[in-house]
Amino acid sequence: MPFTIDSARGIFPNTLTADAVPATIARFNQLSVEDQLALIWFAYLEMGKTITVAAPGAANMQFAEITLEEISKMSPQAQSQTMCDLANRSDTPICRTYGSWTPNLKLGFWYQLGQWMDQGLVAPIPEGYQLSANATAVLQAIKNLDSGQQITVLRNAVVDMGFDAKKLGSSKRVSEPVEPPTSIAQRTQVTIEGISNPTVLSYMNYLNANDFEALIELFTPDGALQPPFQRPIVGKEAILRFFREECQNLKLIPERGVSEPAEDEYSQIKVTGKVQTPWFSANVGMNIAWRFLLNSENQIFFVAIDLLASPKELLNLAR
Ligand code: 45D
Repeated sequence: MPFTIDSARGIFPNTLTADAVPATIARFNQLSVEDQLALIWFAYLEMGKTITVAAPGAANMQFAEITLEEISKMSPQAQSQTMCDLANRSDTPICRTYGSWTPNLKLGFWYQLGQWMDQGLVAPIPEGYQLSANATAVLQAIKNLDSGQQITVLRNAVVDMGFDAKKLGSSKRVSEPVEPPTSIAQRTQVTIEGISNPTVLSYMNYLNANDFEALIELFTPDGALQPPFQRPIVGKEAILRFFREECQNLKLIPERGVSEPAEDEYSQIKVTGKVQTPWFSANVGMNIAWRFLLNSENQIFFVAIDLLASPKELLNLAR
């Protein structure tokens, strides 16, 4: 029986993913918006003691500038209201604009607001704000996560805010400019213990070089890519768009893997290692598994990227 994307999702079923992340997000979503905003503020302050987030480049923020400026000119009450609206996913002009942004623009927007709140230029979380008992418990749960899981919770919280992008129609999506790929002379090559498959090695090397045009040619026309905690993105066009919008300047540091034949002359390959996001660079190494399903021509029919439950999982290559 040939593979479907649904059946492909089940390869290497022993892979333990960081279920604490969606569980924490679900608890977070139950809180009042005031608690949500204050909780993120406290979590962000707490994180800032150990890891620093990198400022986004000015060129990348140009599309958020008008909205940020608009907010900076508001009264403190209106500023607080705008932040509550975003957390509430209300239907307002700013929430619609925000909803059209890619994740990096949303993160950069909050990065700037956070700076301004810190400097007193935008209404801060009220001094002495008391979190509810539930919010305190969620904050504690976040503190107990490893740093890779913490930043994923924060990212997901930010991405979910604003007016629902699905209701906007996909044509209006606003993203950062795409930079040219790294020059050939400056590219690095990964090595993966136990893996010599050229497609898998090229996948890592092309992604590290931001060479999305070459990267997408590794996929079958009906292939799929499943990011952590998301549904698969299906088809070359959609995957290429995802690479351009969300995958610039990642650093993939695969460590080891296992390769074995599957039905219909497919092969399944699991690789584990670290990934760094440009937001935190070497400050945070996320523990990641890639689960590839390649067809007989060594093209990628499916790849899942999982955030792992613990560093121990980096050694789990069991089928
Ligand atoms: O509400 O192979 C305030 C793929 C308070 C591609 C605030 C991948 C109020 C294929 C503090 C102001 C991409 C899938 C808010 C690999 C308030 C592939 C601000 C994986 C919100 C490997 C909060 C890539 C702020 C991965 C500023 C796994 C929060 C990438 C900022 C993971 C949070 C990237 C930031 C992650 C979080 C990035 C900057 C998890 C960034 C997280």
